[in-house]
Amino acid sequence: MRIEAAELRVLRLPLKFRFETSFGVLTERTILLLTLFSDGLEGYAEGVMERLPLYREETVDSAWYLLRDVVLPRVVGKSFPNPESLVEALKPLRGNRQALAMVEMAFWDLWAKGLGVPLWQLLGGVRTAIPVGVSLGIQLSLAATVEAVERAAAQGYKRVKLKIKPGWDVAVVAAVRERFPDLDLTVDANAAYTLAQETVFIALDEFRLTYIEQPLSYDDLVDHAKLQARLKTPLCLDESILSPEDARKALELRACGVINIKVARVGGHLAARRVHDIAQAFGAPVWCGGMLEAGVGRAHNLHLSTLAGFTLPGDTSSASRYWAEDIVNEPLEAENGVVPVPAGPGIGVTLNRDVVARVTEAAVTLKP
Ligand code: OSB
Ligand code: MG
Repeated sequence: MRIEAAELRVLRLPLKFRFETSFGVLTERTILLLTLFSDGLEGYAEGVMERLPLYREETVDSAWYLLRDVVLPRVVGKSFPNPESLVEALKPLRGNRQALAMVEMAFWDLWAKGLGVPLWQLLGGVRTAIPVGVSLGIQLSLAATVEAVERAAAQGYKRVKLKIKPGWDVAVVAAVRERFPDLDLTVDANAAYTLAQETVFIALDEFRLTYIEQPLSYDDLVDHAKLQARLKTPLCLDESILSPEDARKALELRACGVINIKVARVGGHLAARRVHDIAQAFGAPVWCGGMLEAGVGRAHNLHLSTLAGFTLPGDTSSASRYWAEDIVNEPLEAENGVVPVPAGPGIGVTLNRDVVARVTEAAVTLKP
């Protein structure tokens, strides 16, 4: 399949809610949207990087530069028989997995459309609907948190994840657990603590959390292994896992018992599937994380979540929770906490061209 051209856009979309994590507050997203063109078909991928390197190192600007000046010139005008060969061509480029993932993911969409099959079938998925939960940002009060959990539970979401940070942790979990004794409840610290604060986690260990996500440094495995040895609650790694090798090392070290797989964080669907396979070999459950994606990114997440080892509810809740209007035409909505995987070839969504045009801040087209 020959990549005839590529188009890269910068979109700006206002979020419907204020999303606070231990690393900052988001009220809108700046989203890179990549389209690859071949033979009348279009393949799409969405960037998950933020303006600032607060989650991991990549940013919108670093990805824009790298894609426009380095990565896309290496693939536009070239033919690739399959996604593996495309990944091979980009292998000399170190790091920057979120940027590289966009090219791989858009190519998967294009390739699946060329074959006329949904992406999940090519990935080897086993289900057509995905159980999901919500990720609740840090709220302005305990009462507001309990109310937000109440709403999510009433809507049928299968799990609630609370963002925590130093000073906003044990009391909020205690309040929510007291009100919802049977809820599938988790916390995500986004790397805000060190081992010196282990008493927080010893306390959280008593609340029957399904897992504790990324308590310690964004690039750490060793201290997570030390913390895990002191807890009965499994740790779940997010930021620390950038590759299948990281997953193997984390599981060998017993740094976690669960992995949050984000396709862009590990460099694309092939790497995400390998992380999934390694976790399965260790008997570790995985789930599909989210990065506040719009419709293109959410569709990719849903297709990945069809793999057998994704046994815990993911973060791909209804698109309408996030956006007044989405960039795709298809509604990606949960019903009783379950989102159908978009049917149709590739990722199964089409761009809402009016919305995309309206929210575009910059665009560049690359031709051979
Ligand atoms: O740590 O999972 C995270 C959003 C941005 C950056 C990091 C994270 C998140 C979320 C949101 O938790 C998940 C979602 O609703 O898409
Ligand atoms: Mg996380």
